[in-house]
Amino acid sequence: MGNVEKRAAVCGVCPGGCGVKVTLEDGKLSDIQPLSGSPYGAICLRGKHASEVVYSPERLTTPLIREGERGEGRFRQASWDEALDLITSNFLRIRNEYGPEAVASHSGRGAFEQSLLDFNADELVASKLLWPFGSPNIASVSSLCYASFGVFASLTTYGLRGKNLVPDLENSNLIVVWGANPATDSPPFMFERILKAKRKGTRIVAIDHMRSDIAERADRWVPVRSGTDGALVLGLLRVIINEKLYDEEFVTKWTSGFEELADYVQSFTPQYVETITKVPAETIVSLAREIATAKPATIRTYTGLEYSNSGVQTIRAVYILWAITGNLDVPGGLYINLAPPLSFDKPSFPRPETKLPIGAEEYPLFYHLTGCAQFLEFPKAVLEGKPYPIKGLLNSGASILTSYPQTSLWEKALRQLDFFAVIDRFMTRDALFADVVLPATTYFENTSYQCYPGYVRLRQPVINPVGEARNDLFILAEIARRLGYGELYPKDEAELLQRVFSRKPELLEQLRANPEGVALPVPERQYKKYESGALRPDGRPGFDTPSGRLEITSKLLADFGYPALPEYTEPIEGPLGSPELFKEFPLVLNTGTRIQSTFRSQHLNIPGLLKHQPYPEILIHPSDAEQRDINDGDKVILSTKRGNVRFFARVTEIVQSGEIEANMGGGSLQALEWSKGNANIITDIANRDPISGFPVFKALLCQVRKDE
Ligand SMILES: Nc1nc2c(c(=O)[nH]1)N[C@H]1C(S)=C(S)[C@@H](COP(=O)(O)OP(=O)(O)OC[C@H]3O[C@@H](n4cnc5c(=O)[nH]c(N)nc54)[C@H](O)[C@@H]3O)O[C@H]1N2
Ligand SMILES: Nc1nc2c(c(=O)[nH]1)N[C@H]1C(S)=C(S)[C@@H](COP(=O)(O)OP(=O)(O)OC[C@H]3O[C@@H](n4cnc5c(=O)[nH]c(N)nc54)[C@H](O)[C@@H]3O)O[C@H]1N2
Ligand code: SF4
Ligand SMILES: [Mo]
Repeated sequence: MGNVEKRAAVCGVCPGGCGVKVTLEDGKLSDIQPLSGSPYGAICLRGKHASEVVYSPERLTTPLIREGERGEGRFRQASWDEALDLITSNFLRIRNEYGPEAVASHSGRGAFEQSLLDFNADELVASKLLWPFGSPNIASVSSLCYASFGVFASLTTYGLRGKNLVPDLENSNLIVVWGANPATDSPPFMFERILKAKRKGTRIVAIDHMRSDIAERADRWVPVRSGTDGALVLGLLRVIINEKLYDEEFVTKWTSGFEELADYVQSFTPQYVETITKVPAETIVSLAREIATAKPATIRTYTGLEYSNSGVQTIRAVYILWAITGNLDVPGGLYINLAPPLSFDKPSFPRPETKLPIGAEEYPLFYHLTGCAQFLEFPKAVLEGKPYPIKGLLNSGASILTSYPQTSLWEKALRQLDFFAVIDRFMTRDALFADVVLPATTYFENTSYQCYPGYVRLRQPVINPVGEARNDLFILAEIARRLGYGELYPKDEAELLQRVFSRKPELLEQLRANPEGVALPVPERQYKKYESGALRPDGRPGFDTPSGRLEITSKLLADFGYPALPEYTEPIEGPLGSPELFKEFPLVLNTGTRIQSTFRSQHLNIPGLLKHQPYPEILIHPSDAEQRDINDGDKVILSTKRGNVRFFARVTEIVQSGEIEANMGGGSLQALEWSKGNANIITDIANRDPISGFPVFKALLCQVRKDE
């Protein structure tokens, strides 16, 4: 064995940024372990297999230029200069012929690295690279992730971003985890803390359509029919309002629309809500009382509530429930954290004032609150030229063909583009349609920094870049330079750190000397900040909403033509919403609950991770399996009215009878069975939440049969 070195580092597989201890043998990464005793030292299955990811023979190692037909997969190696020049010359050509808006960008889960976000994007991850070029069409996976919960619901109710809402797990009596599974967070920064709170006597309730990791460990699991949480929360609100379990003073002083809500929820009796959600009436009553009387209760929610026909309104109703039961911004409740992370002078990208981005007309509030394109409208723009043609696309760190609903339309659109460039670590199915493919580094190969609440670490490169792969930020910087505005980006990694720590050069020195990181002073917590004026830019008490109050009836939603109240919409494709279809497709279909061994479409080519789950699975209840003569491990055909996909059955009581949970992520260049198991082939691009434009991934109808 050669030279062995161990050192503290930041995991570079996903943007979670867990602290780890790496072992290097002759300069190559061989092992990583959690860095004990420091926050975010958790390690997940994917981190454990980091060296397989980094040195996978399937890593992209040089720029590629297409030689074959689109989709065929014949490329030649090219120099960085040739590949980058080809991108910028085509973008300029398209701008000349069709206007700047005809070039779009899209970025995904591979574009969440901190410096990339800080310099190039905002919290919504949409790269601003094309703004100075003149295109308003910057888009990201926030077209179908996070924004419902973290922008639309939170801003229209509290006037706050989701990132400012932090469950105070340590001081609570009751932790409700609703449509989230902290075991698969990246990083899993709440899971251990929740378990620790439980050991200290805090009760845990999980509201989930299946018995997830957290539901398994909770004191109480409340199973709900997929996509009907909106009715459940209105049912809870009715009990709380009618039994006067809410904080009357808070409601009178700080909210608007309470009377309308009190009227609206009257029809959501426990018995009626039971017929919708399958949650027993007595559970609804006892759960409402439990939350309202826990004093304090806190909440963690996320994507499990985003993908129904009234996703935004459902999350709003949850936020309202939390506030009116006196659990907002109190110890042990949902804490409002305004402390800015590391602040520095970020570059200012000029926003084009010409055309509106695609989706702005269909989803005006989406545009108003994000300033971005709603990417669900991309196929229409490419294929039908509506509202105007899109001809060029830069896709970085995203796998469009596995993530977006109704794959065939997206494939058609990618095939029809004039020019398409992809930046990724691996060849993807998207990239087969690209003209240029650029290789990105893993974060083990980069210099950067990682901020956590109250904590910062430097990301020192652990190994040299694999092949000619480059740090994403500097790939974009090179494109910007060729387009004439390179000065917006740092020119190298030294300048990157210098700019980020320009206000705190001594912190940079400290960080260099402390590879495990440096704790930042945590300001003393201030509660009930709506009383002090800290929530509003003008310093007046109240919330930063149009009315200055916590808006149970949202003025913003009403102004944009949506219901002001958090109204419930029955899944339009569901047993009650489409009873005829239900006869043919009698199972509720939910897709995409996270599994530990994969990250959306990623790692389905990594042997050590594939071992944990070699095939794409659907989870089916034993009673539904038996009716269909399906045994555990059988090949099955999952169908919706849009088509069929082959999965493997896992027969298990962790799903409810009548419901199917299907993995997402398959459908790219992965292990064979996964590469064929793309759940989004049979989801529906037209079935959306009208406010966010998010697809309804979690409340559809399907049938399952054995694949003979
Ligand atoms: N049916 C259904 N569909 C869903 C969901 C669901 O629950 N159900 N979930 C949705 C959600 S929440 C999301 S966020 C989207 C996921 O949407 P995507 O962003 O498409 O997610 P990934 O599949 O992780 O694809 C990330 C890509 O980035 C690459 N990559 C990783 N790291 C880097 C890097 O550092 N640089 C570069 N350049 N590339 C990198 C990976 O190789 C991979 O190809 O899918 C959505 N789609
Ligand atoms: N290992 C791993 N980690 C990941 C990812 C990954 O693919 N793999 N993806 C990353 C991404 S892109 C994101 S956005 C985050 C998301 O983080 P989370 O939102 O925590 O995602 P999940 O772990 O799928 O948890 C969602 C929970 O909601 C439940 N659920 C689904 N539908 C419903 C419903 O209708 N009602 C209720 N009440 N519950 C429902 C699911 O069963 C699941 O337990 O995770 C990130 N972390
Ligand atoms: S969550 Fe992400 S950063 Fe943390 S260990 Fe897993 S792969 Fe690494
Ligand atoms: Mo996501």
